[in-house]
Amino acid sequence: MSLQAQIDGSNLWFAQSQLHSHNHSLQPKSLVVTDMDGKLTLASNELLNGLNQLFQTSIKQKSRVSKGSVWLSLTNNSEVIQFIDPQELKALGEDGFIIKYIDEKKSVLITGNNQKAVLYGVFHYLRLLQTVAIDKDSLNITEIPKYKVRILNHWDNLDGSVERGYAGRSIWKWDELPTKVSPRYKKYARANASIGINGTVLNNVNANPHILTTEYLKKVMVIASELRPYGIQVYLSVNFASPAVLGGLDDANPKKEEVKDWWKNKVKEIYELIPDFGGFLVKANSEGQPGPMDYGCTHADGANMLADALKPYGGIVMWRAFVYNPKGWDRAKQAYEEFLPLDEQFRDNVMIQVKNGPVDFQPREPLSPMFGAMKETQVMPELQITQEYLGFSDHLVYLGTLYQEFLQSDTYAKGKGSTVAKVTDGSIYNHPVSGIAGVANIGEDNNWCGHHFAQANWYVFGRLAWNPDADVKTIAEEWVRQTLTQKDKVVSSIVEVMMNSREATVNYMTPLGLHHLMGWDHHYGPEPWCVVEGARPDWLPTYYHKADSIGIGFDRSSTGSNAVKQYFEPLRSEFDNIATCPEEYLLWFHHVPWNHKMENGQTLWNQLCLKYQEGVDEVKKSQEVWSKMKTYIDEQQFKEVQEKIAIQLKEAIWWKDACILYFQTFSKQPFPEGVEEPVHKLEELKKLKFDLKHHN
Ligand code: GCV
Repeated sequence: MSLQAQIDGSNLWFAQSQLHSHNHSLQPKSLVVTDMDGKLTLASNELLNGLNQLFQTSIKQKSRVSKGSVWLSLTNNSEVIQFIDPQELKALGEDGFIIKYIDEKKSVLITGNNQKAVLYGVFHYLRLLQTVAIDKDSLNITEIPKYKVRILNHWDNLDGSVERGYAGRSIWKWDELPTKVSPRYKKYARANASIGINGTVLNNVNANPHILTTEYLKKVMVIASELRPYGIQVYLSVNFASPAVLGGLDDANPKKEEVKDWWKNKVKEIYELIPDFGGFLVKANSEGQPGPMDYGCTHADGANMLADALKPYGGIVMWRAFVYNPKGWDRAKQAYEEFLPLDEQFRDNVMIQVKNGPVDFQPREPLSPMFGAMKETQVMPELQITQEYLGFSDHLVYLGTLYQEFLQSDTYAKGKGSTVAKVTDGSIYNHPVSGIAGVANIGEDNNWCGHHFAQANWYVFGRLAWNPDADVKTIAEEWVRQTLTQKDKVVSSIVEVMMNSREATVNYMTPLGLHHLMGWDHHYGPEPWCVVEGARPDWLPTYYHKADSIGIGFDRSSTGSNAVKQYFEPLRSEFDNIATCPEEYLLWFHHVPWNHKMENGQTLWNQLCLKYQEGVDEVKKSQEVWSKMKTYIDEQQFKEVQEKIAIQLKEAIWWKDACILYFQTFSKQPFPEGVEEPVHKLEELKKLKFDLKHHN
C-alpha cells in the first residue's frame, strides 16, 4: 500500500492493516485451500494477502491441513462434512458461512456453500483479527445474513452527476464504457463484499429511459462482469414510460398487451447480456415521474407487470412508496393511504421500498407506519447514506445510531417486540424475498465519500444489512480500528464522538420533532422562514413547523391530520397524547404552546433554545477531542477532518441562530440562560444565498 493511499482515504477500511493488539500470537503456520475447480481463487488471494499484511510475513500455502493452518473450503468437501453437522451447513443458505476452530486439526476452518459465502467468511476473519481479541474458543462462528437483498441505490445520472451526491461525480463512467473499465469498479465491489452488500442499483430513481437502450445495456454488462466475482448483482432503475419513450408505443399503460410485450422483450435482452441481473427499482407517480396511475391503474398493476416479465429469470421489482401529492394536507399520511389498500395484490417477487420515516430522510423521524402494516407484501426499508438533510459531506454525522433507532423501533404489528427489523427481515412475516437498501454516498472523490467519516456510514449500512440487530457502537469501533488507528484510548474517544454526532445534529438542526427546516431545494442550511412563490407547499419549511403566536409543531394527532391513526396500538395512543408522546417526536405530532411544560420543568420555548445550544456544544466538544488526535492520525486525514469540523461548528451556530431568532418572532420570549447570544442577525441570515458549487 502506498503512503498516499493510506492518507487520502482511498483505501477505505482496508487502510490500516494492523492487528488488534491481542492477536499477535495468532499467526497461522500455513494456508490450505481445498479448491478442486478454482472457485476459491479470489477468496484465497484475499485471505493470503490479508494475513501477510497483518502479520507482516509471507504465509506458506500447503496442500494438507496441519497444526496451525487456516483452511478454506466449500462445504461440499468430504473432510468438512466430518466436522460440521449437515443440517448446520444447509441452514447457511447461499450467503452464510462458518468460521470454526477444529480441535482435531488444531486449525481454523472457513467454509460456506458457495464462493461468495467463503469470501464473506474470509473478510469476517480478517476483520476479527483487526478489531477484537480472539482465541480458539471464540472461533465458533456461524453467520447468516438476515436480509437476502442488501443493496446500494445510486442516484447517479447518465451525465455523470449524482443527485444528492456530495463526493464528486459518479464513479460510473458511462462515456468511457464499454471499452474503458475504471479500476474503481473492482475496488467498489471488494469494499461492498467485505461488509456483505450483494447488490447495486447503478442509476438514479429519477430514471433516464436511455439506460434501457442496447447501447447502455452493453455498458451495464461490463460493470456487471467487474462486480460479479465479488457477489454483487446489478439492478437498474427504470422509467415507467420507457415503452413509449424508447419503444415508440403510444403509451406505457400496463394493461396493454403491447406494453407488456415490450417489457418482456427488454427483460429478455437484459438477461442475455447479464444472466444474473437482479431486477428493477421503480419510482412511479412521484415527484413528476410517470407511472401506472397516469392510465387509471394502480401501483400493483404497474409493479406486477414488471414482476411478471422478470419472474422467469428470477428477477425482482423494488417498487418505491415515496409518494406524495401537493393537494394532500399531510404528506406524511399518503404512502400508507395509497399502498395499504393494495396489500395482497402484489406478486411475490415485488418488494415495496419504504423510506425509514413518513416524510423524507430527516435527521430524526418516527418510523413510517407502513412498516408492519403491509403484511402480505414484502416491505424493504430504504435508508439514506448520503447526507442530503444532514450537512452533506461537511458534517461528521455517524448514521449508525439513526439506523439502529429505526430498525429497533417497535411497530407493535404483532404485539410487543415487532421491531422494524423483525417485520422486514423475515422473522415475523415470511416472504420469498427480503431486502434493505441504502442510498449511496459514493463518488469519485479520493476518499470516496467526501468526508473521511462518511465512509463509516457506508460501512455501518452494510454491516446492519447483514445483521440489523448488531450493535452500532461495536461497528463504529470496527471501522475506526480498520481505518484510522488501533490505539485503544484514541479509538474510544473517536467512537464517542461518532456515537454522539447524530443527536448533536438533530439538536442543532431540528430538535424535539421539528423537521424539514432546510432550504427547500438544496436541503442544506436553515431556512425556516422560506416561502417560494410557485413552489409546492409541502416542500416548504413553514408547512412543517407551523409556528405561530400560540406555539409550534404539526398537529398530526386525532384533533389534527390524524396521522397517528396509521400506527398500531399502543403507539397510536402514545403519539396521540401530548403527555405521553416522546419528546423527541413532540413537534412532529403536536402543535405545542410555547409555555407548555416539558419533562424537565422547562417551557417548550426554553427547551427548544437549550436543545439548539446543546447541539452546538456537542460539536465544540468533538472539535476539542479531534484536536488531540493529531499525533495518532495521518497528517492529511487529521487536517481534512479538522477543517470539516470547523465548518460544521460554524454551521451548527448558523443553524442555532437562524432557528431561535426566527422562532422568537413568534414566541416573543427572551432566550433562556445558558444559550449563547446569536452572532448573526436574522435579516442578514434571510439574505444568505446558499452556494451549491462549494459542495461539489
Ligand atoms: C431522487 C427527495 C430528494 C430527491 C429524491 C427523492 C426520492 O425528494 O430530495 O432528490 O429524488 O427524495 O427519494 O425520490
